[in-house]
Amino acid sequence: RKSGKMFVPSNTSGEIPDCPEIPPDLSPLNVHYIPNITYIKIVSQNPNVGPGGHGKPEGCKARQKVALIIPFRDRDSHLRNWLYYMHPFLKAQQADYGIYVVEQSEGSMFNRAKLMNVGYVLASNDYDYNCFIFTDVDIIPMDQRNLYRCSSNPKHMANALDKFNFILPYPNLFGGIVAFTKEQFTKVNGFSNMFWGWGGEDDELYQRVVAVGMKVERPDLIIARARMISHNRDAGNEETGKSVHLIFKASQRMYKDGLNTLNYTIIGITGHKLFTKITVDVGTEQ
Ligand code: UDH
Repeated sequence: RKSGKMFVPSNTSGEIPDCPEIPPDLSPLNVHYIPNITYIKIVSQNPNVGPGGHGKPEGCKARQKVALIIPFRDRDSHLRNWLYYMHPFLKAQQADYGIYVVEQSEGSMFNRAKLMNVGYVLASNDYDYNCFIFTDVDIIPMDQRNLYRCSSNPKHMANALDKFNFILPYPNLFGGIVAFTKEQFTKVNGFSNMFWGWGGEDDELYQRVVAVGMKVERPDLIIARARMISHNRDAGNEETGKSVHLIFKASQRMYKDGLNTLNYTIIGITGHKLFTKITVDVGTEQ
């Protein structure tokens, strides 16, 4: 041979095959809240998880790269439970993923939506993600067949919570857990930054999705079953009653309020063993 190259049969070329579309052996799970679960135990049970809370399938290439974004403040036991269940869950789903806990600094009214936007921007800078799952810290899926992946439309994944007897309480609910590809999320300019305190930002995001002509997908009600850890309303996240007029004008404001107007100050980024923590000052209501 003139080139001097060896002939290498394709099946030994070192290329990793794609993972199957549907991972094997997925099943329903028994999920219950464990108040005293420790980080040490979760770390020891998940030796495959890399620094910053990254996981990758072994022996095959995942079809999507998924960032999980969690808005957070002062919910440590919920976070421990979420991590305890979710690392094995994502491993079973052969996911290529990273977990980002976006913590709002003390002293200002909670702004869940802005934390989601910050998580999206920082996760995008960290790795080549093409799917973003925005999830509350207190919702844990009860069936491995509920694939934490993106679809051809934005996906609402908290449609069968135990809290609501495993049904969708109102048709346009878009809260709790939503999945967007990069294209879908940038098309709606992300979440609004203007929702301080509890409620409304999820309904406003739904209005954006509809306004740009996308539809919402939801998993089957059986496989979407999920536990929500019950808790009281947090201090600093009261309902203000201001959200209704913002939701009403979502489509008019969409390109003037969102990813393109996001401002924040990073206080710190720490790569823990089970997640990346981003502590951020998102400012206060103007
Ligand atoms: N979150 C925090 N810290 C806070 C507030 C909110 O981490 O102080 C995050 C957390 O990820 C949470 C999410 O924001 O899951 C949504 O906030 P939430 O759980 O307060 O909202 P939800 O609608 O519950 O799920 C409302 C509380 C109703 C209490 C009713 C008492 N029976």
